[in-house]
Amino acid sequence: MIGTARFAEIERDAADALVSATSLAALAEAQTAVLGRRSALASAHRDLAGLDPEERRAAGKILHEIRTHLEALAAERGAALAARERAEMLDRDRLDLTEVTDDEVCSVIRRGRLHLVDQTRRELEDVFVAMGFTVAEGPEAETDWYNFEALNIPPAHPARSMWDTFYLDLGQPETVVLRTHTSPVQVHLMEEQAPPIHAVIPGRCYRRETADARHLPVFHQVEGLVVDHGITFADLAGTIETFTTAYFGADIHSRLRPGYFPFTEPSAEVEVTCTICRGKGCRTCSGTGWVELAGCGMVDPAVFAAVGIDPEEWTGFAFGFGIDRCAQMRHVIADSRVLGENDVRFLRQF
Ligand code: FA5
Repeated sequence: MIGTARFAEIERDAADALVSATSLAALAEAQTAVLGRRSALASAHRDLAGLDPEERRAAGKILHEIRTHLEALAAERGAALAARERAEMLDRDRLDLTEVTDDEVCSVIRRGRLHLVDQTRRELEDVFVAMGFTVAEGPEAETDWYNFEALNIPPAHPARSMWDTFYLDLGQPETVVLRTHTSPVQVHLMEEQAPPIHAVIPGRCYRRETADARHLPVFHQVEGLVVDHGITFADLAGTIETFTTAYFGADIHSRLRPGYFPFTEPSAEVEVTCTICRGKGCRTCSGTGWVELAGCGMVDPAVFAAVGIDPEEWTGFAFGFGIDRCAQMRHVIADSRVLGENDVRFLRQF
């Protein structure tokens, strides 16, 4: 049966169903029931087919207006229900942090922290800044010239085998490297600023090495460079001693051993008593009782020549400490590989 009274009834029933929906899910069901293919409205539309053209046009117009009104009603109800459901959810999930203790907060929200290596880098920077050094930085991708040649290591020099190098696929073959140490930043600094220079440069280094108890393929060093009038090996030794005492405490035994680096002359290695075995010999120190922390020495005149500094006027020293190695010895970590594994059960201790 089709007529204005029937249309009004369809509209009233449909509007009731929509406004009485109490959730978004119920509203979706009501919409299907009153606006969908099986609704009274759709059926009234189909009945239009039996009317003559004049009546069909008039009735069709009314049904179109009813549909438009019901759709607007459904949208309005939907917006109101969505706002209410969101407010209820926020209220339900709200954490009142004033009502719980600090420990309870920690058990709910686990606070993040810096990785042990980053904490150590900051501590080392603080120690050196307190000694009058400034902090600089340099690039991790270097040309062969900065990483090797300017440091008095020409191509094919046997000392290149001291650093197993990752080459980047850039430019001519084997001309761009991931820096194997932070020493190339010495060269950048001396190119960029005139002496006196008193700087430390922390940063990441890369070597093609298999990880073991003391070595990682990606690790960190802090380079030190001092260029000034009248700098001697005694200044270097005093700086190393002040640093090791400040970072490890007075109880640590450290020593300088003669070493070789093409960019320093004389050169030395800084070692500390292995904190894992207290000098008795273990897997971490390869049974020697000592662990190397750094290489160091007096800046070789050939390096000054590469950057145009007059070695008759200026002298200097440089050092490169392993940051991961310092953390390992200070926190008595038998195997350095845990520093690269990102296991939060280990990292959470620091
Ligand atoms: C160098 O890299 C020199 N550039 C250091 C230097 C600087 C000498 C300035 C003279 C003047 P060496 O390869 O020994 O030297 O590394 C220095 C320190 O970095 C090591 O004593 C160690 O503490 C750390 N280190 C080196 N290789 C690794 C590695 N694979 N994993 C973790 N730490 C490492």
